[in-house]
Amino acid sequence: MVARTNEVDALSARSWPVRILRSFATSLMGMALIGLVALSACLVLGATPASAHAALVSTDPGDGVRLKTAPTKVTLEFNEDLASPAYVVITAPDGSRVKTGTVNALGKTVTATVEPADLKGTYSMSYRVVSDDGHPVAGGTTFDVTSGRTVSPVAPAEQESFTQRHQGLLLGGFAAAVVVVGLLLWPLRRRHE
Ligand SMILES: [Cu+2]
Repeated sequence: MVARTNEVDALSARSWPVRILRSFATSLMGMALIGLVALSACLVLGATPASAHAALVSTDPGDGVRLKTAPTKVTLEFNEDLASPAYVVITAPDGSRVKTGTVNALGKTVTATVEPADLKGTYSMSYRVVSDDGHPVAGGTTFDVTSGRTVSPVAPAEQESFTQRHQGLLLGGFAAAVVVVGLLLWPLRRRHE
């Protein structure tokens, strides 16, 4: 009776570290999978901002319009209410920044007064606002001014690509995928030993 009990104890003693390791691996795999699903959902949602976040509806001056003189006020209209703060940056044809007054976000509308600029050429207006759900939304428009001093134009800065903006998420997703694959292969390797 005693010997038998000892035998059972020895058996379970031999197997419990294996069992603990197995359950640990299983829970790690579960966590990694949940992380992967969450990351994928995040990327998919991030790829379709129009459905969930504030989107630009119109601007004054409008995108691509030609004006006789530079505007002294700009307005940006969005499809949903915004939170503060909002940023508007206007860049002159020579690449210099045109001074703006306080940028106000009220409801769906962003307004800012603009100091008079006397340069002829293409101006760019870039904005960064916060959706009501807390997500930032950024973009830009351009407009031309047909009178004023002529300057050598500066190529407008390129917009950040989707990959650049989501670099962190993409790297995190890749790392999670590597962890999942590693954990899936790990028990197979043990079985071959
Ligand atoms: Cu959002």
